Amino acid sequence: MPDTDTTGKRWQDMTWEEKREERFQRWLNPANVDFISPEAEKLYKERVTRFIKAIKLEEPDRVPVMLPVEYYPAYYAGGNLKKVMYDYDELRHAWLKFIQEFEMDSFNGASLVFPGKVLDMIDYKIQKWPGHGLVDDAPSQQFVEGEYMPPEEYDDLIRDPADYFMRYFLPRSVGAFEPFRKLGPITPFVSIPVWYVSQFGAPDIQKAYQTLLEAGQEAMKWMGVVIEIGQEALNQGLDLLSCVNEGLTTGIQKVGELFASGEYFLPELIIGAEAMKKALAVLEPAMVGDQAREVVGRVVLGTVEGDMHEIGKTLVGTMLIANGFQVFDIGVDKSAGEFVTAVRENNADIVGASALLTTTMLQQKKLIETLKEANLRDKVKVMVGGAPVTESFAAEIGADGYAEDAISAVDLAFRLIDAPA
Ligand code: B12
Repeated sequence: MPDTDTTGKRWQDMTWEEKREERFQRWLNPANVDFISPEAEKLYKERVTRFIKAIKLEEPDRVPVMLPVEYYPAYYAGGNLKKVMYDYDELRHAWLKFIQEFEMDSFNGASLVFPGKVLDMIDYKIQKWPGHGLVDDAPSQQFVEGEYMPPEEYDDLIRDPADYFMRYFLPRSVGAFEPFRKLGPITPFVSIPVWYVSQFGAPDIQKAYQTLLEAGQEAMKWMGVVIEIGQEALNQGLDLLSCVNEGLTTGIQKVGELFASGEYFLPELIIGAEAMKKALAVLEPAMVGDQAREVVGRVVLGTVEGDMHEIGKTLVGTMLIANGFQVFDIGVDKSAGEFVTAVRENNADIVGASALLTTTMLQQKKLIETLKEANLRDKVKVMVGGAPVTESFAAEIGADGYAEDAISAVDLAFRLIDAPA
């Protein structure tokens, strides 16, 4: 931190509250950031304000979103960790794709994807990584067990940490530094440094420096890409729906495919569903927004009997609420009779039934028949959905409409009650 704050007060004279406020101000108005556009600057300030409010325990406009993604963007882009560690174009492509498709408030950048070439050049020994001791699609690096700092060296470390690292720790853990073992300690030297300098004439020390110079140049190439990615991150706006549709839903569909092909088993299916539910729980409050609006219609929503799938149904409900509908979510595994009771009790305009299993789709038909028997069919519109359900199936069972996702479900609901969207 500089000595004075933006108002000229000295840092050491400030209270902790003033120091905190000063940090917030610098965060909001960062030095040396050349925003790509006025829109980027506006988005940046909105995001930082969101975090500042959360830190101050005030109410932000919505929950700030940070995704601890680690190396996931590499896999999301169809590659793997080895590819992005060794190919900077691939790193740029994967991370930019991720930034664009999972728009967040904060982004860790790509600096945790260390450059494989640099690590190879310096012969880094403490870890293995994909392409260097691990298979190409290994999901992370692996620590190589070893005693890199024996107890008898602790005193040396405490006495002179820089000397210890230069002449003991680095030569042991990084091959390129190996010749530095022979160097004399720099701390005690005084006066004319000729003897000290002469050590650098030794061929192995010269070779070590040459390697470090070349590795440094390679690291600069990598850093250029990391900085470019970070810069691009500043230019992104937030669009939660594309985060849900392109991100979470695509992910869970992939889980479904892997389950269908026998590669995933039930535990993976459950873990995937739990992850999606947790992510949605974070995103939903922001998607719903200001609810204090006139109710455009009342919808009873549920998943049919025998079917426990709730994610799609809940998402449909969230989007309906966000668009001004009042939603009565009756839950999962609901019989036709329970739907009918809820329609009657809540004087619903629309009833929405979700089915995710081919075996439970027929419950949607049963619902329509039960509504007829209860003399409610003329009073309530029926919309159906869920992965196996189709437009033609909806028509065949006499539903009023079908929608393939949450957005089209909202359009459909507006059409069914004849209201402008
Ligand atoms: C997550 C999941 C689970 C989770 C559900 C957790 C939960 N709390 O919801 C768990 C692990 C519990 C589960 C269990 C089972 N599952 Co499951 N599951 C899935 C999976 C992977 C994703 C479903 C999902 O949430 N998708 C994400 C949401 C956003 O999409 P969605 O549900 O399609 O909803 C969207 C649209 O369809 C539409 N929509 C949905 N509902 C409605 C309603 C209306 C009115 C409208 C207009 C629109 C609409 O809008 C939504 C938002 O965009 C699917 C695979 C898939 N591709 O669908 C399998 C899948 C549905 N499951 C399957 C199976 C077989 C099972 C089990 C039988 C497994 C078992 N051996 O026990 C059990 C059944 C339990 C039961 N009785 O219901 C099969 C079904 C096969 C079939 N042909 O019937 C699938 C297709 C996987 C597969 N490929 O084999 N499952």
